[in-house]
Amino acid sequence: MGSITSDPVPHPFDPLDQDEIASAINIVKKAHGELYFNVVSLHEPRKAEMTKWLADPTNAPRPPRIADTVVIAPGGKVYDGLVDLASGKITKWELLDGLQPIITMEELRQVEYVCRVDPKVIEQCEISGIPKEDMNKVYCDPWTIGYDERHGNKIRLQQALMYYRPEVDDCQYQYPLDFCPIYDAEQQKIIAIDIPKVRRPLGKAKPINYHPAAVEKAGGYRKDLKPINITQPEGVSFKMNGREIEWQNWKFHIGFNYREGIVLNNITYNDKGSVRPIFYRLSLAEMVVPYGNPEHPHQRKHAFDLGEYGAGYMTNSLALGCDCKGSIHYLDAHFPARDGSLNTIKNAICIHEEDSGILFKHSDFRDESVIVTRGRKLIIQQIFTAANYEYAIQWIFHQDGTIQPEIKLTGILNTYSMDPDEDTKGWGTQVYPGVNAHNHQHLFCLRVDANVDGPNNTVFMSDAVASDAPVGSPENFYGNAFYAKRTKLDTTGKAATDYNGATSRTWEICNTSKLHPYSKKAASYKLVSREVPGLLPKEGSLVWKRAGFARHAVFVTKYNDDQLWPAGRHVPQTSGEPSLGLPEWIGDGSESVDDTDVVLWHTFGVVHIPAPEDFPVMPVEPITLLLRPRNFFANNPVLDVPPSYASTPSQVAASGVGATDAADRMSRLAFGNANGNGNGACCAGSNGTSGTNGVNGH
Ligand code: ABN
Ligand code: CU
Repeated sequence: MGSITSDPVPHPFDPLDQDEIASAINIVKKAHGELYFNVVSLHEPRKAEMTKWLADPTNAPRPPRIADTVVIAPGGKVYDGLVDLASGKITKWELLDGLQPIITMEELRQVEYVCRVDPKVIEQCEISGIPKEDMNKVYCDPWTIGYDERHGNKIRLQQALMYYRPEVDDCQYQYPLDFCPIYDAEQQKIIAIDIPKVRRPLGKAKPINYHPAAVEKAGGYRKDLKPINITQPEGVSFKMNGREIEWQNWKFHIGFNYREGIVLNNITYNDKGSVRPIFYRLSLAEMVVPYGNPEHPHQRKHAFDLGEYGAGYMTNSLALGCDCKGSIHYLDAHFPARDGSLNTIKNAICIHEEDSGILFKHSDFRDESVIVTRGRKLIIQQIFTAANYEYAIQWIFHQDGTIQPEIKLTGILNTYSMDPDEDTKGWGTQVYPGVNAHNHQHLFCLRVDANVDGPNNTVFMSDAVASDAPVGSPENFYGNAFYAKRTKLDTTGKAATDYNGATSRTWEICNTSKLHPYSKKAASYKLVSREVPGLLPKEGSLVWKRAGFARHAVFVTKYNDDQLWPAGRHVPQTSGEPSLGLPEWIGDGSESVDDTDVVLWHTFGVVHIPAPEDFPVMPVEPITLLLRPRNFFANNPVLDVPPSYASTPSQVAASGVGATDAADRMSRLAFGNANGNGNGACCAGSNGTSGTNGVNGH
């Protein structure tokens, strides 16, 4: 039965609350006057202090509450600062040179107003066929400029991807314009416009929309859907203490920041009374979406949605029955506004359970005795809107010790204009007349701060391969031998590895001091990830230089408190010379990552070759991976989950009733015409956990 409690003092992993953010802002304003607040966020506790406190919260010193701040001062000067909230002291104040901090939603919104009144933009709109009276129908998605060598990184720039919306409710991405204004955030002016040599006129196709009025006009909604309701009559099965959750042997802390969104800390599993640490911190740490059209200026189109805009800043306020169904617990998020006031995103995180299908099953073909146990999963979710795309980030916890990060990709394609007869040359697809959706990748970087039975871990790469010994040899006489070849990734250089589907490659985070009593193998968590395209922009390209983390599927580094974000702390307008983040940290690759506190970085994702089915809004595409316990538990850890149905051979023999009878009855129930009584019978009840119903239950 769920319960919610909270401590009066914040947990050291808690995000800064509203009062703490306000207090940090006041301290900074007092010391430095009026500034634009870009970031005021928790400076996370140093791991050495935090682990001491976690081990002994009563006696060890509580890690201090420190605000990590980024501000922009008049003249575009950027400062990184740290504010100790207890003492009110600013402990760090550093002027940055040639670095631009994250672009905030407020900065983004301004660009459209400026574009609409800029004479040169108006002129370009007219060339495209839009009269000046229609400038209120011109929209832009302002992206950071990425990097443009003509403008460098000393001024804060955005590139405005331009669109026309004939009606305010029309899908914005249907009428793209072919030119790209460049906006200077400090001057709040358009400083240049990139205009292609060959002009493309405004599309003329009739609007295709996804809003209800448009769907009604196009024939209406389908009428053959009956409700699916999720009921949890006794409430949820998790408990919350502040932001710490306990569910099905799991316990962890749910944090949130402007950059990564959800951050999970101190993840443990209670294994029959022994609380075993598994991960110190899990997050989606970065992503990059490189577009593949070689024409200038599309090389600039590669969004680092976390590092440049922030998965927290862009997060949605979630709605019951829409974004999540069932009994939901929500957590809000608090951020500073530019002027130092506060913004709250209500329901930024939703926490709920879902049925997850069969957890395990076995029937005996001889006599139809059977055990079927249904599983459930716990989902911690946020959804962010990165201009055109939506990303639902789900952290799914399973009862058997598996963690499944899943990303559901939806929203709208980023589009560019084309003549309906134009050859897209393979770099894009005409998804609707006059609409070219360029090829692109969505590459996500997961940061796994491992703690598998303690901080000292080693990563191995595992490949399923055939025996080297030839057919007819004594070791492999019949030629059928194969095994899991394990390669120890003991230095940062060696650990930079790629995916190989042909060998079912996985990576194991092992505690080599904890051998399983039966398998004699090290306790481990295995990364099973099968959607791992390589970075397609070539070595030497702008994206390759800026997104160093995406050059390999896996990197391993030795833990360092200040290494959280693999494309660097400040990502907008980095040139990639030198490459920031992971490439810097890895250096010459000689550092040992053998039996020490390691962080595994994993880049996975999809190559998106657009198709008309993705337009005007894209049905969800899920991208998923697993972190699975291997040689970690003594045996199947979910034998104690109550089965939905269990009949043993002796019960079957005694009753003469088979599982088939039960299955038939449930099938009739599905169509609402069964005579049978669903209550207490096989497989009925909430999630099938109402007890062990042997055949005698029928
Ligand atoms: N996908 C790039 C992006 C995100 C947010 C706002 C503008 C652009
Ligand atoms: Cu896509």
